Amino acid sequence: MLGSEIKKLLEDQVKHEFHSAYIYLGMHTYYAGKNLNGFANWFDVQVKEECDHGRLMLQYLLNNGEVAEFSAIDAITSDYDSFRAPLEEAYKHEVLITEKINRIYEAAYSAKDFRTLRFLDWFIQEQGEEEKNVDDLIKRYDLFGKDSQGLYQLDTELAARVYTAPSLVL
Ligand code: OFO
Repeated sequence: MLGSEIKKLLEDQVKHEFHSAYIYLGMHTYYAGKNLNGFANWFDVQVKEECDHGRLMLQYLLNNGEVAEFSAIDAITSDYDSFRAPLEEAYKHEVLITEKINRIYEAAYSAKDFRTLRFLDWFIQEQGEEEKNVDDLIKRYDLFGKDSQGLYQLDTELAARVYTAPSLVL
C-alpha cells in the first residue's frame, strides 16, 4: 500500500508525463508544418516515450491497488518563433520533469517506501538521458543547423530516429 503523499505525487506525475507528450506533440506539429520532417519525427518519438512514462506510472499505481484520478492537462502551443525555440523549451521542460521525479524520490526516501524508490530508479536514469538527448540536439543544431544545407542534413539524420519500448516492464 502506498502512502497518501506518494500516491498523490505519482498521480500528479501521470499528468506531467502526458502533458510532456502533449507539449512534444505541439513541437512535432510545428516542425511538420515547416516541412522539417526529421525534427517532426524526433518529437514524434518523444511523444510515444512520454506516453510510456505516464502509463508506467499508472500501472505502478494499479499494481499497488491504487486507481489514479486524472486531472486536466494545460493547453500547449504549436507556434514558435524560430527552429531553435522548441529545442530550448524542450530542454527546460526536461529539467523541470527531473525536479519533479526527484521530489517524488525524496518523499519516498523520507517515507522509507523502498518499493517506490526501486520503481523510480528507472526514471532517475531516464531523466539523465532525456536531458542529454535534447542538449545534444541543441548543440548539433548550433553547429550544423544555421545554413540550409546543414539544416537539411540534420533533418535527414533526425528522420532516422526510431521508437523503442521502455526497458522497464511492470
Ligand atoms: Fe518523461 O521524460 Fe521527458 O518529460
